[in-house]
Amino acid sequence: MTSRVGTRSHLFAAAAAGLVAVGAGLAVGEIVAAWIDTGSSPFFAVGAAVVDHAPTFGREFAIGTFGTADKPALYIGMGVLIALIAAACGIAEHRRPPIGAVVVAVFGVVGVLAAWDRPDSRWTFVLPSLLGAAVAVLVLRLLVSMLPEEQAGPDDDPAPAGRRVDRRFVLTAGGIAAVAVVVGTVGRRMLADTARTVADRTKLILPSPRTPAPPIPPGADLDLPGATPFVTANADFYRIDTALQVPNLTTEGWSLRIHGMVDNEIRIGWDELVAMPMTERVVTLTCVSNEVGGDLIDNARWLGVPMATLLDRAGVRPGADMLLSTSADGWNCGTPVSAVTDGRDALLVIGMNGEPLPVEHGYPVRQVVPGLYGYVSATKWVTDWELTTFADAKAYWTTRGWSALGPIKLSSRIDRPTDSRIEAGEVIIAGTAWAQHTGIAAVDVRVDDGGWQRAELATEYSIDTWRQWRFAWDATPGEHTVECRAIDKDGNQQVEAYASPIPEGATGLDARRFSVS
Ligand SMILES: Nc1nc2c(c(=O)[nH]1)N[C@H]1C(S)=C(S)[C@@H](COP(=O)(O)O)O[C@H]1N2
Ligand SMILES: [Mo]
Repeated sequence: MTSRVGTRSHLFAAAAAGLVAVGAGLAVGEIVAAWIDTGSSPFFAVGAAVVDHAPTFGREFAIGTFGTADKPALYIGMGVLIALIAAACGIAEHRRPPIGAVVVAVFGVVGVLAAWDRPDSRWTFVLPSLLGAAVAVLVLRLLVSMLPEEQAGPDDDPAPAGRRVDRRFVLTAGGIAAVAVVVGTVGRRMLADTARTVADRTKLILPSPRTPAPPIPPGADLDLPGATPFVTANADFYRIDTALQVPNLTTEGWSLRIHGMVDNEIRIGWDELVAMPMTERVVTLTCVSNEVGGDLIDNARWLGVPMATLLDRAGVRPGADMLLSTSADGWNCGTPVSAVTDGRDALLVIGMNGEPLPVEHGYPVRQVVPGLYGYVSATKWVTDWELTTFADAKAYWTTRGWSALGPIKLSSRIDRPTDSRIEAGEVIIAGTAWAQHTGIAAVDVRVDDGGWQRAELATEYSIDTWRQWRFAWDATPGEHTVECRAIDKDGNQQVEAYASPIPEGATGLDARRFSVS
């Protein structure tokens, strides 16, 4: 072995020392956090801080944060970044002590600040990062001290035995790594302990509605292969939230505090809520970050208590125009009080398609307000209502550049055929259109530069739900573009000019290209 190889193996060993040290620190952070709170885990807190603060940096990132596929991407990205920094710290500590240890300590401080910044933070939230950083620094110093000094020697000199990475180092590093994996896995398991919530949800029996949803007429679902079903199954319902760790609540532990500009501050517990008369409604939910043609829209049968009933109990003071609702994990949104009290079916929801709310969709209680995008109305895991004003308060997404009011924009989408290569002859184009709380009056279809032609509409269920449409097209061989546009019951036509989702929802027409042969 030449000394160059020896030096290189020192570098690998130093990088490994960094990885093991930071891994051990994170593992300790997880296990300590398991005793305190999910939000105090260094990994979770830093991830959540990235989610909360990144969107202000740029529009694209903001849209990404709204997206669904972002969480695994964030975890993987953070993991790779942490590993690179950890390896660099090991090498730095080996070459120029104590630079590596200082950098590790600085990241510990970042963890402390991120945990401190969590909405439900207490002083104990700083402990996981503090203890984790202390362990990381100690392990780093220990392992690096076991490495031979780095010396430059003539190229052809064999590395003296004393300068080789020895067994003692390998055994110590391996042993610490093994313990860290076990501790970290146990900690993660404890943090993600959904068992109590799942058990609570499984044994829950929903009350029956005093006011059931009208039955769905057979003609509301065109039931065409490839077309989106009228009611979305819970497992297929789109999911959007900032929660890196879904809040694990139970009905027993749940309550809703109503305060601010009210006559009586009240707190409603689960038993009190389910004793109230229940209303069941079918309502189509939409995300403001849905691009034209996108799938961040779905339809379900919701069971809940009219939100207005609860506002009546508290007594809204004159002048309060915003209902600022907050979730158990600190996300919030501002809904116009008028949208809750104008008679539409704004519900404090406990059931979805005949089941208790799925955990990811807000168990045990969420809001659904017809006609408003989710980011200004659909708070999941809701536990707090403050009556305030749009002049005084801003909510999670409105502080990040999104519009304060979020009425859903009239839009439509082509769903079938799903394949872009089709055979010539009659093709049934079908899709859906929505204008929640106004209703769809018509849908037009255009092929290439031909004129707009009326599509056939499915039976209307209600103005709060999407409406399917179909159009028989005599497809001729070649490349064709099919577009659709909707017209609402107020006579408005879908806006054709493209607008991006930020700040108040996308506009433009869904266009699909087909190769006909
Ligand atoms: N607690 C909490 N509630 C939330 C959000 C969130 O990030 N946190 N996102 C909102 C947004 S932007 C949308 S579009 C809807 C989506 O509800 P779903 O995931 O049940 O489809 O939830 C809303 N409620
Ligand atoms: Mo959303």
